[in-house]
Amino acid sequence: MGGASSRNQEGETSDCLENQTVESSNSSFFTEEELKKLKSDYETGGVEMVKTVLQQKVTELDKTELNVAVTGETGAGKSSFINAMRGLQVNDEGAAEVDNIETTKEPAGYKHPNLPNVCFWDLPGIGTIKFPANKYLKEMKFKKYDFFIIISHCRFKENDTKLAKEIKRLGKNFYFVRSKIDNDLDSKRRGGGQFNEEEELVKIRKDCVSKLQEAGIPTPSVFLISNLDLHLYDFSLLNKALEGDLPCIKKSVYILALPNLNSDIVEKKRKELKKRVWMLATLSSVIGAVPVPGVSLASDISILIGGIIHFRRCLGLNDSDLERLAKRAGKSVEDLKAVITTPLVGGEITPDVINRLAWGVAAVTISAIELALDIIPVVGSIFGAGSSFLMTYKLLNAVLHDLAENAQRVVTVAFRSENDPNQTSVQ
Ligand SMILES: Nc1nc2c(ncn2[C@@H]2O[C@H](COP(=O)(O)OP(=O)(O)OP(=O)(O)O)[C@@H](O)[C@H]2O)c(=O)[nH]1
Ligand SMILES: [Mg+2]
Repeated sequence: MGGASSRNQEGETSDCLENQTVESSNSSFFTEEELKKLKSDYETGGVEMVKTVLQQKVTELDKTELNVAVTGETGAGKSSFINAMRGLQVNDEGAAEVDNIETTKEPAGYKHPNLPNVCFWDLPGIGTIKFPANKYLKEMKFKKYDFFIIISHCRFKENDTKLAKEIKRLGKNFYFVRSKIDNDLDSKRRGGGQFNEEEELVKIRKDCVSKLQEAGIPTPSVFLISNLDLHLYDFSLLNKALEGDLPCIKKSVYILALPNLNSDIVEKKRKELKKRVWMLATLSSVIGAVPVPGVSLASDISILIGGIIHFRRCLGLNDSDLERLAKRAGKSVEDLKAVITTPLVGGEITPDVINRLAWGVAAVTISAIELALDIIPVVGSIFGAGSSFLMTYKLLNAVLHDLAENAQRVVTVAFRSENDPNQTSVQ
């Protein structure tokens, strides 16, 4: 057995976190079966055995690929959508080419700037390639895609519906996205007469749905978006639909890859990252070691540093992320940086930085409920008060909280006027 230190948590139980929302983060990356195995591994092989399983899971999380196919007729806004999803503007380095003339002829993969396992595939519209839907999908190597986005900037055409039917026949999911909604609303607005944005949106959505039904798609969902203002209209509904359909780990990868467009997205990312905290804390903890903050954390510092860098990257707080966000939002990068208060952004994360942080969290208490919810899968006696696990667990929780709060402030400043409650948005 690997349990070396006391399981007494009373000393750590405190009222100070009583009002904090207690969220369970342990189980969602694991199936029931995996959890059972984790427990039995712990009982037979102790924490070292558990570490092997956790390491495998963390590696799986880091290595899981997400391939998103984006297709539709020429000029529909495929490349623009891909750029917007990657938080890029057309003239940013690595952006997909956007033009009014036909540009996409071959499938082209565009990696996410921070998560190289996430790739958006810009597929030529089926109308631009002279083979039937079934051949088109084979030619486009459909198997590697997790789902398809079919984009149109007007009514969906026969080619779109043919393709959707074929995608369905092959067992993949597709989502209809109606782009350039900003243009539709603008021309209606200029047309004079009564204008109600919400009513217009309902009308366009209904029209797209009924045309797709006529073309033999029984219950289509159509999401109205503007690639120029991705945070508006139906973008959050599209995300909700995708999150509901994707399997657990892919869903997590998708959420972490989303551009920081509003506080909801940042909060979702924080929740996903929180699920990793107990795993990273277990991996970095040293059995039986009593941590002395500031001198030695008695933990595997490289795991902690790696975790913090990952949190920072996923929350869009690297310098390059801030520069891109500032550009996209039309703000100066100094304006965004002005609301960052954490020393964890803008510099290198070193063992020294970690040790200084550890002093701050040493006195933080953790409610027994919160801890229990997080460590239920293993219920190990190693996770007791004063253990190295508890210190790293507290530290990672505090760091994640701090980084997420900073990311929230950045996104609020970036999209301040757009988040005006008078603006139409489905956030
Ligand atoms: N107003 C507005 N313009 C858009 C939107 N999406 C794309 N555009 C413009 O529409 C034109 C075509 O966009 P692309 O992203 O190049 O379209 P595409 O589907 O990749 O086109 P091909 O590569 O030729 O198949 C460009 O001028 C874009 O700037 C949008 O949501 N709103
Ligand atoms: Mg294109």
